[in-house]
Amino acid sequence: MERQLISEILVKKLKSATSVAVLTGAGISAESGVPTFRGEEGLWKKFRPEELANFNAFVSNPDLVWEWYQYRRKIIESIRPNPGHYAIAGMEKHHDTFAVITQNVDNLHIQAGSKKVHELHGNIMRNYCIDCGKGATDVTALRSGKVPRCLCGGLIRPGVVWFGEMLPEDPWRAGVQAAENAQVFFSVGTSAVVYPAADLPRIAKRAGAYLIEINIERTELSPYADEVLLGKSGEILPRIVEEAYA
Ligand code: BJW
Ligand code: ZN
Repeated sequence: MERQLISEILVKKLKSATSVAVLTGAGISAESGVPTFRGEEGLWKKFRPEELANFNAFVSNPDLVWEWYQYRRKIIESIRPNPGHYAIAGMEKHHDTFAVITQNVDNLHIQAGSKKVHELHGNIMRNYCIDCGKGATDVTALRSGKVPRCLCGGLIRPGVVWFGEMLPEDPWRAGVQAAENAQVFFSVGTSAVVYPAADLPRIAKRAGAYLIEINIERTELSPYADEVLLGKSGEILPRIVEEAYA
């Protein structure tokens, strides 16, 4: 693939920006070995989202849904952040305000050293009881193929946000605020089709941000972006860091 140029405008904007925000999706973790959801190699070519990623599916077939999340936890436990995650973590110290807003549940931004991470869709390593809400974080104790139960008898569910569920209030509010205040906003490795997360780049743009999209292909967001950088985030982000903060 052609080497993507980092524009002078972007470098200049990053050098002077006090407030920067980054929205990430499954694509940023693809180079770490986490499957994305959509697309040719996506998780949902093999599994139907409506069968697995909603509350009714869980209640009607908890063992199947639990097994799917155990399969994904296993992948996530064995992988590490990639240069894209590290580049984002490295950007944080160059701006007064810097926020990572992620749709990912894989913890890789935190592992890479990002301090301010707003998890819009939860975290796959957190689990809680659907009846009493008690947390059950010790996933090693939850190894069996069958869905575990709380002491109260309730089913333990993964701490992720399924279709039809509200996003957790604090990360969502923080994400909107970061989008409204950003002078530069990056949308990285997301198909930008799942709402309300997909609204954030548009909110940022309306509030005056310079909007950059980084993706291996164009998305529904591309027409709104000031720049679309086509390529792998693990290659483009480190180059942006090199050029903007040199
Ligand atoms: C690379 C790369 C590389 C690859 N470098 N790039 C009808 C119309 C509009 C909205 C709705 C509707 N019906 C229902 C809704 C609302 C619904 C929604 O948006 N649906 C649309 C899909 C139609 N949203 C919700 O339900 C949300 N809640 C909500 O709206 O609450 C209000 C409400 C309450 C009650 C009733 C109705 C509304 C909740 C959404 C929760 C999403 N949850 C999931 C699963 C999480 C748990 C789990 O992990 O299992 O979150 S769905 C899944 O999609 C996951 C992701 O976070 C999310 C976004 O996907 P993402 O990250 O963009 O991944 P991909 O695979 O789509 O894209 C990867 C991209 O990377 C691609 O573009 C690649 O090209 C690129 N890429 N390699 C750079 N190396
Ligand atoms: Zn309980």
